[in-house]
Amino acid sequence: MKTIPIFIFSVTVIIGGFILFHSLTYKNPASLATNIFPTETNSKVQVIKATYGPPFGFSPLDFSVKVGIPVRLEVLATENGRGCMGSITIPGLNEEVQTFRKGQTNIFEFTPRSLLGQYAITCAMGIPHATITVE
Ligand SMILES: [Cu+2]
Repeated sequence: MKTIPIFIFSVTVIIGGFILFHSLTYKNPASLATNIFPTETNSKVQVIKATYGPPFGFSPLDFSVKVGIPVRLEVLATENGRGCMGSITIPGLNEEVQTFRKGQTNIFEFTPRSLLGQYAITCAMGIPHATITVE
């Protein structure tokens, strides 16, 4: 009869740990809105360059792009990925999930079609790591 309390305790610890881990790695986009980097633009493609790896994760954290012009996001991994630092996708813009290998550049291409505002760059689990603003 002791197995039920032990089971409940174990589940609580596991879920609590998961929530804590994500609260530590989650960055509130609203608190980072002051640091919007302009995007390098020629008439054909907007190139965004970023790095991803410890200790700061995504750098820079905010990008702005123009609607209707193709975007090429180049993300250089400074370390092998793991956990929430291990995968990347851009829901609503390019939903391919890519993983990180040290020294490798991940490339995402997409064309923002509507002025829906902000898109999060997330890990595969959907935790936001950076923001793309469509203007
Ligand atoms: Cu995650």
